[in-house]
This record gives sequence, C-alpha cells and structure tokens, in this order.
Amino acid sequence: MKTTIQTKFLEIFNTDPLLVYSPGRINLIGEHTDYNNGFVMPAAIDKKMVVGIAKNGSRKARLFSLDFTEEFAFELDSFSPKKGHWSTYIMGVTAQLIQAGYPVEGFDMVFGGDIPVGAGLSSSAALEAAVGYGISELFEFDISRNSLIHYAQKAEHLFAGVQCGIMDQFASVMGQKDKVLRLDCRSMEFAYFPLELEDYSLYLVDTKVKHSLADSAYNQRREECERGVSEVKKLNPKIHSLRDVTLNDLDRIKENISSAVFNRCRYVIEENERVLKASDLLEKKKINAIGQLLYDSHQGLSKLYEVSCMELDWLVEKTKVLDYVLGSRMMGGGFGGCTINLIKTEKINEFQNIIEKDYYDEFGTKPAFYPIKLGAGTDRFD
Ligand code: GAF
Repeated sequence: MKTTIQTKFLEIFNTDPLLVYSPGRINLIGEHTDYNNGFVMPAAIDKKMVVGIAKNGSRKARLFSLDFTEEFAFELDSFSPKKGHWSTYIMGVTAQLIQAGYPVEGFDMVFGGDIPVGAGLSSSAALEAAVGYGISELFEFDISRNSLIHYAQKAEHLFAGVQCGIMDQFASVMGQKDKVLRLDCRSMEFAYFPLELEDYSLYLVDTKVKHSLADSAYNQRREECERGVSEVKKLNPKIHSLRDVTLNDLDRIKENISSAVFNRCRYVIEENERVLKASDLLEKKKINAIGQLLYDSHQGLSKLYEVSCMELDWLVEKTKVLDYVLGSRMMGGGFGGCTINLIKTEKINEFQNIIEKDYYDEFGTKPAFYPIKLGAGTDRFD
C-alpha cells in the first residue's frame, strides 16, 4: 500500500510525499462504554490507512482517494463539509488543528488502505488519526498523541455528526503489536495486555451489511444513557456518568425512567463489569471464561441496548452449537459490521465453511472472514 500511495502521489503531484499510517481496530469487549466514561478493551490491527502528504505552497488542500479513485479540494480558510463524503474526515481534522492554533498551510494528499469500510473496524478513525499525524509531521508541529486522539474525535463529532466516544481514535493511535489495550475512558489511564490465547484465536465474520439507522441510533443511545444519569443525579449530585452508577442506584430510579432507558443503563453498568473481568481473565490465561463474557456482552447489546441486527444475532446464535467456539459477539457500534469470535485455531477452516454456506442459505449473500493480527499504532514509515 505504501508503494502504491507513493507512486500515485508522484504521478499526480510530481513529488515524493511524507508517508504515515494509522491502523483500524478490533474491540475484545467493552462496547458503548467509552462515552459513558467506562472501560474498553480494543487493539489496533495490521490493516491500516496510509496517507502520503506534501506541502503545496498554497492555502488549499488537494486530495486524492485511492479507494474511491476520486479527487477533492478545499480551501483552508473556509470549510463546507459534504456529509457522508470521505473528505469530511480530512477537512474535520484539518479544521480542528487550525482552530487549535496550528499554522497549517496548503498540502497535497493521497490516501488509501486495506481496512474494510463499513465493517466496524474504524476506518474513519484511522483516516482521522493518519491525517492529523501526517499534517503534524509535515509542518513539524509538536502535538502529543493524546491531543491527536482528541482532535480526531472532535472531527468526528463536529464534521461527521457522530457523537462517538474515544475508543476508536485511541486504539488507532496507541495500539501496540500483539497487545490488547484496557482503557479507562474517564481517567484515560491504560494498560497493555499481551494477547495470549493458547490454542484459540480471534476471528472476525463480516455480515457485509450496515443498516442505515446506525448513526442516528448511536446518538440516540448516548442521549438515553444521559437521561438515566440525570435521574440518578437527583439522588446523588456527585454522579456524572453511568460509570459511577450501580444496579442498585438504577433500581431506585426505575419508576422515573422508561424501560428503554433502564435497559440501556443496565447494559452499560454490566458491560463495564465484564471488561474488568475479561482483563483479569486474560492476565490469568483463563481463556474459556472470556468466551462466556463475549456471549453475555452480545446478549446485552442485542436485547438491552438494542444495537444488533438479525444478521449479527444469527451469526452469534450459530456459534453456540459449535463446541470449538468459546464465545462470539457483535463488535463496534452495531447494526451491521462484524462479529468477533473466540475459536479453536485448528477449527477455523471448518468454521468458515459452515458459516459461509449456512449464511448464504439464510441471507443470500456471503459474509467475509478476517483473521486478526494485532499491529502497531499511528506512525511514520521509515
Ligand atoms: C463506535 C464509536 F466510534 C466508538 O466510540 C464506540 O462507542 C463504539 O462504536 C461502540 O463501542 O465505534
């Protein structure tokens, strides 16, 4: 990919670019907990977004997307984002840096990658992080990784219109080879855990569907959680997020909230517990028990948080009769994308054959399968 970007850059802009990358991510467990100040356990993967960038001496950004074979340009002094278009992410990050006082000048950019788009592997966070890092390296700005993560998140909020948490950008920027991260999204404290699964592997099955309500439902879930918190706050003003709420607190406000809000809050409280258990189990190498947590997480996401869909539910259900699968759940925001499966390594081919055939019989399309390798976070190519 690096060479392809370099060659295209030379062809279009007639010069050699600075080359950086930022990876996609998986999430072992801890879904929809990040914006509730809770815990998550993501990891960067070896699939990445690669950005080639060079100064062009103007006040314009001239862009070329290799994946969409499309060009786009925007002025650095006025931003008019095109909602849903890839340029939105690049514009968003550029705008955040300018707003923060960094003297960004005109640049040319070619980008592309191998992160499947719409699969819940955070290709957009990877693009945001790569663009922010690329600009920072090109103009020699002194931007900490932590700030980069927050500029990327803000770009998503203000330009893409998704009120996302911090997990995706954090995993993309901070990932380490062969390691899973446990992040406390309130304190931003984090720890790395080697992914040692003995005879087991993590394996993704991509439904290849993305139901259209994904973005609006995401923002709605966030509001529902906030509604729950504001009720608990009436009893205890010291509480600021679901992270501080117990199931007991929730029972006390049950009469004042809808059953949907109750369920959303219950799921988040329980999921936070599961993340802490999972990191403990990973450390103690109790792999079997992690599998059950994945199933429990899915159950909550599907029935309480209601962000699953029939394809994801079908895939998870299907694994329950396969004794070599320890656990399975939907991954990411939901309404499509991938399931993450903890499966006996030697059985992966058998698993793939069964799922491919039965999924096709059920839905008339074939899913995609991705083995997982954990890679390093945002960096410059040497
Ligand atoms: C999306 C968001 F971008 C993340 O912040 C996170 O909330 C995730 O959905 C659900 O866990 O990927």
